[in-house]
Amino acid sequence: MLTTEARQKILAQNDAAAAELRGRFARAGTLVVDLISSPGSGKTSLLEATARRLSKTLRLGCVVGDVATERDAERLRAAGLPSRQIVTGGSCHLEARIVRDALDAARFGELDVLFVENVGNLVCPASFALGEDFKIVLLSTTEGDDKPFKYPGIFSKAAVAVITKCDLLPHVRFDVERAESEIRTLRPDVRIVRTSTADGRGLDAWCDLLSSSLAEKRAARANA
Ligand SMILES: Nc1nc2c(ncn2[C@@H]2O[C@H](COP(=O)(O)OP(=O)(O)OP(=O)(O)O)[C@@H](O)[C@H]2O)c(=O)[nH]1
Ligand SMILES: [Mg+2]
Repeated sequence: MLTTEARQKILAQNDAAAAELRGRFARAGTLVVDLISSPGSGKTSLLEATARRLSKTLRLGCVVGDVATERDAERLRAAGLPSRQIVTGGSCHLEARIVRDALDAARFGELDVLFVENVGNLVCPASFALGEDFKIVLLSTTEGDDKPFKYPGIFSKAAVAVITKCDLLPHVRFDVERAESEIRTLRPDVRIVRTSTADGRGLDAWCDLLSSSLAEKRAARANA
């Protein structure tokens, strides 16, 4: 268990590295989003579907963290999304310095959108900035509608929430209105999208959200 002082030092060092990354992404005009959820909520599946829809029109890249294996990067590359796996060897979250090193090694070239798929975990990744424009939290319909208030850190921090696996709603006990109400209580300005990669619902709205966020970032850069 880390002392409070040691934890604050780690977070301060991470914030400095994240600020450097944020500057780099601002100069490049790259939209960067950090996807966070518990294991198996559908992060990689959503990114596979996104790549199939957007990779012809946008330059996409991904760094993906996992405790072990390169499986997610292999899946994403097969879906047409250039991806670099970070194997954390046990760590439950990504840190800015590690993302920077992975990006340097990946040599993606210029990107419109960089996805960071964080390690499956609703707690630790919330505390670590990675230079992203915003964090995105995924909550699947198989996890229970009570999760937002149980994990308020990430649901307060994420500007976008994606309710995944909505095709399963008829089969699971998940009150989507209750989950969304808890999320809005924690973060009133949150944007919520309901998706399913099984039947495709919500994927147009999800891709529109990414495209409009990129356009907003580019417009702000042009006006700066
Ligand atoms: N029915 C249904 N299953 C889904 C959907 N999205 C993902 N799945 C399934 O859920 C499982 C986990 O999906 P992943 O995309 O690997 O989840 P993940 O969040 O990337 O998992 P980790 O990287 O291990 O944290 C897989 O078996 C997917 O096929 C969906 O929209 N509907
Ligand atoms: Mg994954």
